[in-house]
Amino acid sequence: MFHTRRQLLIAATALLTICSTTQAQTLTLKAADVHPAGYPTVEAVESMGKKLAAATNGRIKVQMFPGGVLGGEKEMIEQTQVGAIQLLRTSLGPIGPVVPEVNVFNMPFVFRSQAHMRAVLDGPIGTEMLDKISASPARLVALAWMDSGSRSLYTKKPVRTPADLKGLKIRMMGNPLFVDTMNAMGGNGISMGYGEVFSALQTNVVDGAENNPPSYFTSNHYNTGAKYYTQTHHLMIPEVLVMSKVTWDKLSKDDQALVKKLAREAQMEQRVLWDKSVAEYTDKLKAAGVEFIQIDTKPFYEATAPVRAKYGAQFADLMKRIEAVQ
Ligand code: GTR
Repeated sequence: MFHTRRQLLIAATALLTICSTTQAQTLTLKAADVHPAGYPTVEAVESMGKKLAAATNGRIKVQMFPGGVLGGEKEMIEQTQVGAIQLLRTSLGPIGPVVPEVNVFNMPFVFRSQAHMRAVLDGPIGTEMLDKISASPARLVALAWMDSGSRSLYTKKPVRTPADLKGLKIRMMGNPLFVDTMNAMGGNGISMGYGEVFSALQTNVVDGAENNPPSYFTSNHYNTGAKYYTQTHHLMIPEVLVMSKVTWDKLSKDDQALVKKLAREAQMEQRVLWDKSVAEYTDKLKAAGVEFIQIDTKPFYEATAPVRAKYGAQFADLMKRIEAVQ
């Protein structure tokens, strides 16, 4: 095959170059999540990582750092903005202060149901919102949505009406919109990172918090005496998988398209895992003695009207479009 030593040498050099380039271009994406291993979002991103490694022959890999080991969500967003974290699954809640446009999805009772929220996310409005995040100066590229169902209240004494919340300090995510929401619902909203909530509940710094069943269980918050779970469903906050723009800009167009495609697949995988986990953790919470309190949500809906008016004014057209989605 090689007629001269020179040809052999050229071929060997070329091979070496290819190998060293491949070596140099191997990229390990550091992925982060506040949730522990096994949580639907963590599993979906890990599965995306496996597919990415397979599709690129190991050239691009994902290494997952679950359980908030890289910091709270706010800190992780900042690290992703500067490129220290490459892939982040986060709630849209703490994205609001960085990309105010997303706050339309962060408003209380903005979605009628989970099915309504999914229809909005899967349609043009969902795509537009991903594009808005990517086009904003936040240096984040929004790849796909993830699900977190709806958030309900958990407290140390039973709550059935807004009046029952009077005087109770309730932990909310870091976004003034949520503090306003809790204040409107009748309690005192206290903004705090997810990682601090367990000890805040234990030491009575707060009297309660709010979240979906999988988070309520895996965070162990139900083990602090906050065992009354009032089905307010007041927030349905989509979650988003973002890549640092610093990393995105280093990828070839083909790799960008591949990452996006696999992220969308992860979105659909996570949804299936999510539905299973809500059912599973609801059972576990009940078995652990948590009391699920069914209520009429209308008084909470009405109490939060001023919050929708205050924050929603700038999104009036978009809110009409959201409402019109079937
Ligand atoms: C969870 C969400 C997390 C985090 C957490 C919180 O439902 O999945 O991303 O935002 O709530 O309350 O801080």
